[in-house]
Amino acid sequence: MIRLHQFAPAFGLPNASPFCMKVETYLRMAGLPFETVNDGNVLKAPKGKLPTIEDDGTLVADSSFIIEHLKQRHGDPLDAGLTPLQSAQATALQRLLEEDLYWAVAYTRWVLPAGWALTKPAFFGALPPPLRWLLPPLARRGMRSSLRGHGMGRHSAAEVMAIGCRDITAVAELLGTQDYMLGAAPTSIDASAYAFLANVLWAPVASPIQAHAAQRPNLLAYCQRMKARYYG
Ligand SMILES: N[C@@H](CCC(=O)N[C@@H](CS)C(=O)NCC(=O)O)C(=O)O
Repeated sequence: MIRLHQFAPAFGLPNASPFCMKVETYLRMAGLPFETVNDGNVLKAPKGKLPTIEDDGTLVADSSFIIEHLKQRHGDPLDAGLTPLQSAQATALQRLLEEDLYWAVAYTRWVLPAGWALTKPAFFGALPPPLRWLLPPLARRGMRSSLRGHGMGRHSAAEVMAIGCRDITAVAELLGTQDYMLGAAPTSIDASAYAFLANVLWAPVASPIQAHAAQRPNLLAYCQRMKARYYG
């Protein structure tokens, strides 16, 4: 049995970590049986981040390496028919979502005061004292430092919001009137796209990025389509 190690669900989503939600969505899309371990223990994770999976004695870290591993060990029911151009489009979209939009969304949750007021109880409220009080400022400082290291955290709030909105516009235009990101059939990039878009549209953290996404009906319809098909 595949065991998915992730954070506990929050914000009314399968996971408030889009990377964890991506892997859970992929497992559902590929029809692979799995169980979740929602302990959020990054200390046990080989790269200090979640998700990780255990698959019959093999521990794999990083959502993209996990999906590669699952394809190699269990077959590739979603991407086997992709053309080289479609694979390239999927890689470009994945980078946009995971290496750029992720950081803009993280900024809305961890840096902006209104977002932090929601993130703090949602992510740390279930911890026993004194962790419940000690951990949030440390984790917030760590995220600010990561944001600065990435570069996103060096921009003004208005600039970060503009970057995130531009990413959303790009995703909405790429999706267009298609049912899935690469056309009429779902492929593994939809696991990432759905996880990130649902985390923008359906987390309770209001932001200009969320408002911008809400103005694109195709993105909402896409998330509803993915939810009905894989989480129905
Ligand atoms: N490239 C990694 C990114 C995973 C990631 O950033 N996970 C975050 C949660 S969304 C995490 O575990 N953060 C904990 C930390 O940085 O301490 C992947 O694709 O899995």
